[in-house]
Amino acid sequence: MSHTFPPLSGAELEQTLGRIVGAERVHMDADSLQQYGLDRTRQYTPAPCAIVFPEQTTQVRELVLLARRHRLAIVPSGGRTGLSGGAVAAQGELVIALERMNRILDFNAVDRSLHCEAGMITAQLQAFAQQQNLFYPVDFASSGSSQIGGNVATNAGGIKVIRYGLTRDQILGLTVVTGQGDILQLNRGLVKNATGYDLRHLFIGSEGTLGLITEVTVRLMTPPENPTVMVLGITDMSALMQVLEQFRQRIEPTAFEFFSEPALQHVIRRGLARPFAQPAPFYALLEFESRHESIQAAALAVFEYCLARGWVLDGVMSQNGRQAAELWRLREDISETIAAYMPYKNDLSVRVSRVPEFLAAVDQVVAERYAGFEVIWYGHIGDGNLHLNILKPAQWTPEAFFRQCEQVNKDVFAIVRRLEGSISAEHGVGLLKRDYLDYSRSPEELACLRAIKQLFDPDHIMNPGKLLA
Ligand code: S2G
Ligand code: ZN
Repeated sequence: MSHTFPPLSGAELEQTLGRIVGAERVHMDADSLQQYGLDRTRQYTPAPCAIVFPEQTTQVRELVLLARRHRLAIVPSGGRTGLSGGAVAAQGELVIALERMNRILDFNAVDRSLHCEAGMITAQLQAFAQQQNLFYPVDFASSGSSQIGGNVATNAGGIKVIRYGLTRDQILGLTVVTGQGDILQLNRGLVKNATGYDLRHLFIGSEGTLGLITEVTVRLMTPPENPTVMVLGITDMSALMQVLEQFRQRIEPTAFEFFSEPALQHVIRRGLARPFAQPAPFYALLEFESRHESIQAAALAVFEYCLARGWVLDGVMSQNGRQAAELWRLREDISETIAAYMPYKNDLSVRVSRVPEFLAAVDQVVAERYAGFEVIWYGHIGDGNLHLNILKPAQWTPEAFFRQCEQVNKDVFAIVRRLEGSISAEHGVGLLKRDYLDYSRSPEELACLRAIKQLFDPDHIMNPGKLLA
């Protein structure tokens, strides 16, 4: 490590940063510090030292080298839609915001690959793929604000994982600037490349703790044909996976989500219609490609079978794209709708085969320990992923409420550990789940994570305190 100099003061810092990104790309005003120092968590008070908006990977490298020389911590910032505090800057860090690095660099129809800068908005990438009659399959409620670089840094999942996989499965190449200040071009868009450790996969899901992602190359897919949505009223949680299994034997779902009646009640209060008159304890949302009318007939036959077995109470099937989109809103609007209640969020996963046992065990703990709190169940149950949200009662202070919820974590995470599940299925670790990692990772694994962190970020300037204490 070359010389380290004393920390830079406000004026010096502003000038030094301005020499790298240009004075107009350095923001130190209170509004910017507030806006860029937070993600969607609300437990933290943002306090970055400055926000910078680089436009080139080489500028990002200069910023990292500067940070190394002056022991300045860096927080990478994308769309700031994270839910685990991964983009929170509360300790005087330098926030490096990638939003000005949002260009398409190359599209190759033969490779079916799109090479863009990390600050590209996910929905814009999806729209570009659609214009080429192709499809970028990772989708979730916040895709209109999130950036592809942040999706890579958190290995974002969403609603199509059951058919297309996670962000990790779409990445053909990455350009990263490590915490050492090295620029690495990883995999360069190749489909096959057996030349040693695949470093791309270390940066996917690294949450800004190894370096900054500045460019991404994603693969694009053939678009689904006539996506059709069914919403089914489910009698109880134990029936949920029976229904999935029956459908899976006859059609290949592109999505299998679930949500509870309380979740639906919150969403329809915003003006959406119930899927059918009779309320049910739970709802399954299934999507599949109706490439041929025989597939719709098969889906209806499975529906009748599940009805006869008492697993399903009622159901509806979309007849066109507009109806499919309306049914999706019943699921996708949940998160935004309940955000007003400052929910305590758990994002858990187990192997799909263990979902029934998992849901029953969590239900028992929740009933005992969260008595008196409103519990909202929803998630990508086809992936074994449950979003368990506890809504803060109006009369509770946030501090007292989160403290109470954290007490229950130990019981819920103990179930996750017993079933060899994950305490963070898709929302990442950040600050919120950092101290619970040992429920899902062994001591030996955690030692490996720390050794990898030491290699790529020897001065611990990259998102310090996130993911690893
Ligand atoms: C979902 C969105 C984030 C949240 O709706 O699937 O991942 O609020 C979530 O849980
Ligand atoms: Zn989710």
